[in-house]
Amino acid sequence: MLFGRNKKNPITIADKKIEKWSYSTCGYCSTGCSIEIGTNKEGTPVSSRGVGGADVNQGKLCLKGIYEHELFESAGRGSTPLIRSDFHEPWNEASWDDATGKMASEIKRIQSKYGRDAFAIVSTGQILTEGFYTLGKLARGVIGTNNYDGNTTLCMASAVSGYKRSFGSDGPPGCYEDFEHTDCLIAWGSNLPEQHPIIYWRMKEAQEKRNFPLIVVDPRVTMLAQNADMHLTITPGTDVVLQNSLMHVILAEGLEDQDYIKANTNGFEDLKKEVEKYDPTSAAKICGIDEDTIRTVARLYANAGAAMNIWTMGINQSTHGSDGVVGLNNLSLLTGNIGKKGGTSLSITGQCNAMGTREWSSCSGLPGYRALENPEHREEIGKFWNVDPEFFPKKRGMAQTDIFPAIETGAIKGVWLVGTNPMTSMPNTARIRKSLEKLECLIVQDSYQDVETTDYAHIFLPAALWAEKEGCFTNTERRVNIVRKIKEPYADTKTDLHIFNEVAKHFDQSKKMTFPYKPADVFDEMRHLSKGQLVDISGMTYDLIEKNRGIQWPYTEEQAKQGIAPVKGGKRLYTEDGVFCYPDGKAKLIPLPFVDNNEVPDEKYPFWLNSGRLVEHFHTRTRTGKIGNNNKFSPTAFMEMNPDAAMELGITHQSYVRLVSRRSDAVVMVMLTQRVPRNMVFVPFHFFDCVNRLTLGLLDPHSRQPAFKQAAVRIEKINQEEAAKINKEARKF
Ligand SMILES: Nc1nc2c(c(=O)[nH]1)N[C@H]1C(S)=C(S)[C@@H](COP(=O)(O)OP(=O)(O)OC[C@H]3O[C@@H](n4cnc5c(=O)[nH]c(N)nc54)[C@H](O)[C@@H]3O)O[C@H]1N2
Ligand SMILES: Nc1nc2c(c(=O)[nH]1)N[C@H]1C(S)=C(S)[C@@H](COP(=O)(O)OP(=O)(O)OC[C@H]3O[C@@H](n4cnc5c(=O)[nH]c(N)nc54)[C@H](O)[C@@H]3O)O[C@H]1N2
Ligand code: SF4
Ligand SMILES: [Mo]
Repeated sequence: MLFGRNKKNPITIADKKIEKWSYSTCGYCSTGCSIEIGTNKEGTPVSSRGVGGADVNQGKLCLKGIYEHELFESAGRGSTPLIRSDFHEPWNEASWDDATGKMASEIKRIQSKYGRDAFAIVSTGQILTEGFYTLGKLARGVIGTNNYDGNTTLCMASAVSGYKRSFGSDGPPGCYEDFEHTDCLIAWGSNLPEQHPIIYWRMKEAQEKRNFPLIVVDPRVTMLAQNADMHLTITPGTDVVLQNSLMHVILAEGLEDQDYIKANTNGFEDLKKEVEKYDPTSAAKICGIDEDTIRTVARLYANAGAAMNIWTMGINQSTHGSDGVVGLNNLSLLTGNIGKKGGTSLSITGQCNAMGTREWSSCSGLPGYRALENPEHREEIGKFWNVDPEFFPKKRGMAQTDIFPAIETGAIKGVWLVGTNPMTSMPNTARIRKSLEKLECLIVQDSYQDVETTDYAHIFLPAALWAEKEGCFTNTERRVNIVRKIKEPYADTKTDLHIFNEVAKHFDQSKKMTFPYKPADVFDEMRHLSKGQLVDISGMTYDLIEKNRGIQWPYTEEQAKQGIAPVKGGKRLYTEDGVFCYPDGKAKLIPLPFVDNNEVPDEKYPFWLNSGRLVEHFHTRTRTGKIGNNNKFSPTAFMEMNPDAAMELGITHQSYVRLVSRRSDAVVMVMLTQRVPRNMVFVPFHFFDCVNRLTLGLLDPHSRQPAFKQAAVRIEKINQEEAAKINKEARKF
């Protein structure tokens, strides 16, 4: 009977008439949630839900994943290839053969006139691994440019560089299950509840059961900080000073694990000498954390049975990004917290397949974490691809952040952008615009035609999106999961893998090589090349991956043959009996002198400019800007500002202001909040013509990653009507 409750809550959920649920993996962030897409009788995707038995998300999805089925029909998709001779001209539609043919002839023209490296390729962390591997084969083995990199330089480069310096190889050593075993967690510059909501849920559940202390290091009161036992509001860009001081206390009080240090590391004496300089009293003056807090945290961390550090962009996007990662590794090594349950140094990655590109794209080397600098690796890959190893460069070329300045100097004349939108995501976008305008040929390969960067392109290649194709992603905890094809590619779009193969066809060199079109055949090549490597996936097949809802590497052919369950595969690297990737098997403890080289606030530009993300949006909003249920939360550019600072300047809530830096200016709406201190503003970077007009982006010397999070600005009041107009203009969707 429809009494009481139903009468009071007359909500009915529309029956979407779902006929079938199909397995896939979420295509937004690196958490790696298993997702099912519901399709109706016509095969139209109408719903998304989390997969109950999946280890990562156990049935849950966040605000982005839950609306992911709406992406297939979202606005602004490219539908057919486009060509034009000048970016001021209108576009002409082209066949795939004409577009890829034109592209190949432009590449050949530029390379023969200016040299092989005058054509650059910048890729992404958001296509399938099989696509990455194939692009690597094309870039290294056919086109042969050494200036081939990915947007991961804006994101994970510092983590990669830090892991390599400390452990001899990239590869995050821990996993989500570590939350269930840890006795102390320090989160550095990472806002899990908004950026990795499902990892946050895993962490929170573990914490509620076992009540370990959560310490958050972030200059801003993030959602994670609100849930912390201790919140360390660090002075931006000074994490290395805090790390050195924590180590100072640990060594001064004899809290280190001498047995572990002796057995597994080199460099202890040099490190000790350096950290002696960072007594808490002196360090406090630089990093803004008082000396008692430094001592308390050092003791909590070092005395815990198992302790872990996690971090994201607050560490990586800094002029000390790579050092910050090494600092966290140092802390872990000094206390024996690597490779053990709950004891780890875990980089929380960013894009859905940031790991896949690190492992297989050959961006900074050769596939399977092989290095261009290593003659045996060049030989091995040359033989497997049927390419003369002498054709490969002998060391890594330019990083993404060096490629754009090289356009200015004339060293680079053509660029192919795959799945990245530098007109919104790179620092100092006015400079990026000028360099794009200078190119003789810009090719943009994107699922959306309306991305800002396409305005400067000569060739546009429309790519199939996410689950319009099949292949793998690797998540933060090295879990390889499978994206199954839910729907045919939209209009005349083609999968990235297909596009790379079509481009390859126009080069003679590719005729003696194989470029398989079936993702599973590409995966077989990767499996073969992974045998005996750190990133061993030889025991995996697509079906086994789906059955297990993702498998962590390493999972070897031998393990598979012996019937060892994948769930027991690669939970952790460098376990107690394990060895590190340096030739002597030991990890390095590396001293980290602090160099004060940031742009900092002064009288003219008195505010720190901090930037980052919101839960509802993903990056440059090419996707979430089109999904009503995401976009409605923040359809316009805004900044967080402290109410006391606003009062001083006579600025009111929800008014528009002009932010001015040494580079340029941007108009934003004011959101008054205590989340930021009096001398800081925080601007989400999702909006075009906004925060990256202002950022300086000084580069980390090791990783070439930009310091997106530290710059100085002033705030100016402006005419509200004019501001509203500017703001509307900049709002693309
Ligand atoms: N909803 C959503 N989720 C995402 C993404 C998205 O766009 N939207 N993007 C994905 C990607 S690619 C990435 S890389 C991750 C990023 O995930 P996060 O790194 O967690 O996100 P951010 O907001 O960029 O930055 C995190 C924090 O760094 C802090 N910070 C700034 N300066 C410093 C400093 O000097 N020291 C310290 N310790 N902290 C500092 C900022 O105040 C901010 O709160 O998120 C992934 N997940
Ligand atoms: N100020 C500031 N700037 C930042 C950051 C910050 O914190 N502050 N964070 C930086 C970080 S961590 C990152 S990762 C970068 C991200 O920067 P970008 O990579 O430039 O941003 P996205 O919007 O993710 O761009 C990805 C593009 O790929 C397209 N795409 C999606 N799926 C596919 C596909 O399957 N195939 C193809 N070919 N294209 C596809 C999307 O439409 C989109 O245009 O931004 C960086 N910029
Ligand atoms: S947490 Fe990340 S992977 Fe999971 S549903 Fe959200 S965006 Fe997708
Ligand atoms: Mo990122």
